[in-house]
Amino acid sequence: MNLLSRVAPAALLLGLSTTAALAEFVGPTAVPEAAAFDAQGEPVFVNRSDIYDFRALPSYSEPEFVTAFVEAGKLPPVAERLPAEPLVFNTATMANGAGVYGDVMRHVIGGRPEGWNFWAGQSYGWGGIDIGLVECLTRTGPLFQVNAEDLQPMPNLAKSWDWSEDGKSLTVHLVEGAKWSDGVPFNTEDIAFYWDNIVMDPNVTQLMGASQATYGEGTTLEVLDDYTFVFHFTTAFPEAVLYAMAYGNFCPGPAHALKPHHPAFGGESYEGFLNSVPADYLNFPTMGAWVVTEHRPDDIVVTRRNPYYWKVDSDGQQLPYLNEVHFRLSTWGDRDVQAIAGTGDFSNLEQPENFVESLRRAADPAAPARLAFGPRTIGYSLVPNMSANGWGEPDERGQKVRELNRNLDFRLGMSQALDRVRLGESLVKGPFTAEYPGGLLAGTSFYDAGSTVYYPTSTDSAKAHFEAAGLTDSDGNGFYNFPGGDDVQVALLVNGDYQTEKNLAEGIVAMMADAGIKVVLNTQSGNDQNAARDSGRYDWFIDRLGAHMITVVQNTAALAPVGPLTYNGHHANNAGELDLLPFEQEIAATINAFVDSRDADQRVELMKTYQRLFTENAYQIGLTAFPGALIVNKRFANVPEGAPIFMYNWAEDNIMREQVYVPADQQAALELQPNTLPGEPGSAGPVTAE
Ligand code: BQZ
Repeated sequence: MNLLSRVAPAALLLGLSTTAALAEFVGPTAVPEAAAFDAQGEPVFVNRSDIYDFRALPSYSEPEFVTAFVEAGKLPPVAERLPAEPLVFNTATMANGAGVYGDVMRHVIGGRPEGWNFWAGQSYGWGGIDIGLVECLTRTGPLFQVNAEDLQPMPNLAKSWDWSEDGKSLTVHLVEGAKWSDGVPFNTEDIAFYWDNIVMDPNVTQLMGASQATYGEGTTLEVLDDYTFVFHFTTAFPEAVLYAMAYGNFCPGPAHALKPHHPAFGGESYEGFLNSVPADYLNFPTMGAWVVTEHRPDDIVVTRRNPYYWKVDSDGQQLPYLNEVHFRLSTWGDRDVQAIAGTGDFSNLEQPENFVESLRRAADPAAPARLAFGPRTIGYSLVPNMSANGWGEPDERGQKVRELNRNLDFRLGMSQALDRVRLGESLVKGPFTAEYPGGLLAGTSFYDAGSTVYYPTSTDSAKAHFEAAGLTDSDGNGFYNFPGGDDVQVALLVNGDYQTEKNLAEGIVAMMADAGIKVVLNTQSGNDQNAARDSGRYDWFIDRLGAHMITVVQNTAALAPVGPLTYNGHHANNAGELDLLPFEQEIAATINAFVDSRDADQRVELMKTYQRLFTENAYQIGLTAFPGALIVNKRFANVPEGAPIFMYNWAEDNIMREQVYVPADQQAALELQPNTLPGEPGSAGPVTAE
């Protein structure tokens, strides 16, 4: 096949002139075959109801030290602290069967708690804190081990749900009789507050941005009674909504504790609402298995078991088995080091710079921790800010960069300026990294190589595209200039909490310079980078892929700008206007059609269309993809086989920590607050039975 026949169709496909294409462009190719990387350990596939379901048991039990609280009249008996039909984990499906009480899981995290108002957008510091405290209507983390024919979100706070005949409404039944960790009933008052005063209040932005669009434009919510509510939709059977009821989205907060601070109920301001539960506030009510009882800034967050936790094992033992969970406030890199050394208990090994040393240390039979690699589900992209109507209030230079970002030739130049093999090898040598073109991750269920357009590295072709975008090096200094102006200078937003991200950023700066584009780094700590990203204060940012690019069905709305806040690369401006380009409109329409479809074959075809539109337009510039490894201290039992560090959610959710335990003969005296329970909300910490 000669050059013309190879390049011209591709050039025409992209609306580029064939003559220009012949001159210097290197056209798109198929995605290079990635080195095979097999995950260690296969999940034991089961149905959701094999893992847990809801039912009453003849009797219940609790740790002995908790019974002391009951005997002291400080707590109701355990049966009265549980729902009529608690969530029951089936011990037969647990990796090691029924657990015993005691011991601690010691997390190490790189984030820092901003406060405890998750619903107004405050980060808890990630690394499993929020996942352990904030429970949601459905649960998807454990779906990695669910049979394909049973694959849909697991019940959680929502015990069950029924679609109407026409699919235009979904009646949701809550677990009945569950209580917050301070003993206050959980019911639809919490649902109504979450929907009316968090999701639907434009002055409140949640940590992971769930808005009405997440549940479908025009969707409304109607409360029927204490434990029943109904979603009303504008389209039939939007089954994606069940995934949008899982972690990060529909995770209601305690209305009784939050309402007084919300302006709709007399709170002084939205700023006041955001900061109404500061990071030094202890014992804030949760539905989670543990409650924050101590926070030493930059040192540690300690959480103690929630005596009202609404889950038990099938022997009637109230969960969790672990009395305490720590979150050492350190760095993400230190999390790997401490997990391998045995001074920490858990890590998602997700920074390739640590792979070789971690593997070497874990290979020692006496090593304190198990290390198991999962599939290649960690990926990084370079995301251009596609807004040109004011999102993030850019200055004149920033506005010019955004105009360039919206130019296909400029994005193709970005893509071909990058050598993805060198980027991957700059992180780690060996079979781990793969060239990632962007879009859906290879090896995942909706991925289609034939629909994936890959722009191979070529500095010359990149320069040709930058020039086709109207740039020239008018002052001859080796860097392209804005028409008649200064050098093009792009600010790259980087999450400085990750060495991997900083390494990728350095590579991008160097490779873009070779192609004539000056890139300067704007490296921020995690919380500040997240805030800048979510408010559009960036030209380009480095994004670590979310679950939507792996599973498609989790956080589907994040795949496209189907609403003002759904797609990280393009939000609406303050006036709520979303200035989508034609291809972006096509991408959004494709995702909306996917969400509306119940035909499996049609959904596969729609995701092929999505992948083609996304990659041929270089909507994001894929960089590299690699596997992660789960590191867990060997003393823990009931860690599900083959649990990936990231798929529908992170491993902190996937392994279901509430059913993880330490056998009695391996328990170490690690509890910092033994024989205590959380105190009253806002009080100074944990309390004893005396
Ligand atoms: C895992 C995760 C649990 C957020 C965060 C952090 C934030 C992002 C992302 C990961 C950390 C760990 O990831 O890196 O291994 O423990 O917490 O939530 O990167 O900055 O905003 O999306 O999950």
